[in-house]
Amino acid sequence: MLFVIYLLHLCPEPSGLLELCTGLGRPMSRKKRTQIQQEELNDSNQSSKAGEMHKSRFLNPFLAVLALISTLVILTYDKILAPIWEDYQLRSYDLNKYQSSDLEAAPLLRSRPIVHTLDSKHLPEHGEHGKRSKRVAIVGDVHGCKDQLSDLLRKIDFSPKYDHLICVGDVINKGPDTAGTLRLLRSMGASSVRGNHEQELLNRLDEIASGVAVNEVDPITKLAASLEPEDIRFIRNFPHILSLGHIRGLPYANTVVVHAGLMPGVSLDQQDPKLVMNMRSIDLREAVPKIPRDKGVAWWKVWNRVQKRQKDDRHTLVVYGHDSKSGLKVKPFSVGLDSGCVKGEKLSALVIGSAKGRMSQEVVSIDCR
Ligand SMILES: [Mn+2]
Repeated sequence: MLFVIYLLHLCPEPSGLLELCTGLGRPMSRKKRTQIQQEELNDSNQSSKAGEMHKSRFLNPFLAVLALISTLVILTYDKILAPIWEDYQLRSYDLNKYQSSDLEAAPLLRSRPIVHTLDSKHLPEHGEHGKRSKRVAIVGDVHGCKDQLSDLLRKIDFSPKYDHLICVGDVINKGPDTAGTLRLLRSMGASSVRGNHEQELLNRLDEIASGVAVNEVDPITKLAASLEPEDIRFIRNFPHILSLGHIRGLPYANTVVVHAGLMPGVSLDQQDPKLVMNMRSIDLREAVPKIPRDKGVAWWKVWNRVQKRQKDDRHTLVVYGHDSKSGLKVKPFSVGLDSGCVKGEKLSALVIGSAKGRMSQEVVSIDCR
């Protein structure tokens, strides 16, 4: 459709399009072309005026209608047909397909993820007998932006004595102060899951230790050389999945923190660690998680749809990061917290704690400019 509009633009008047179309594949003889050009020259004064009038009377309205129709077609597809198709695919999505598929289709089942359960002493609690209530703050991708992390903690009045901090991974690299960020996290006894950047750092350290030649100017290599042994021990201890279990007062059986995403219908210990740190979408036909965002439906859309199908007492909330392009994404059963702090956008936290006698969740953000 757009191509037709483009062709119309190319032709000075509508008859030109006809000529262009009928002339395709039939080259005009030189004699005939010269004759036509001569005739056109003779008629130029009359025809230019008439042509312009003709053009303005016919071409512009014609183009406008054509542009309108194509816009409507595109909008109808984008806003109506594509969502209906996606909805149909989500509705008919078979949860058992991934588990029953062979290793070729689900390559990541070859390795098992590290799953930790948060010590119950860190779980949010109502404050009793005048004591301050305990909260959990889950923070999006920090990427070495230590000052912004400090600002965010100040904004939520975070107290390491009562509150527990959890990072969704990608705490390190890209930003100005990875070492300072790690020191701050350790000083507060914070937890974090492993992001793709932490995994890359650990892989690089293993390569260096085994004597493999590495790229010396790569930022991850430089970072690996600059960190203290305690920092590295701290990072090595990051699990792929951190399960908080049921938080009293919240409507979920479990709250889980991962860096990128989870495959619905697959138990935590059967998830693929690489995908947990990198996945963005799910190919619904093959029921396979994918790393590129354009290779299927966003994983959290599938996750939310599947949760809605389940009984109330089996719901799981997933808190994740990794997707700064989509930004803050708050859905009933998933909260995406990477709001692009290292790109100068925002740093966000999901704060779970008691407010006015009720356990609640709130997203708090600060500007990272
Ligand atoms: Mn990431």
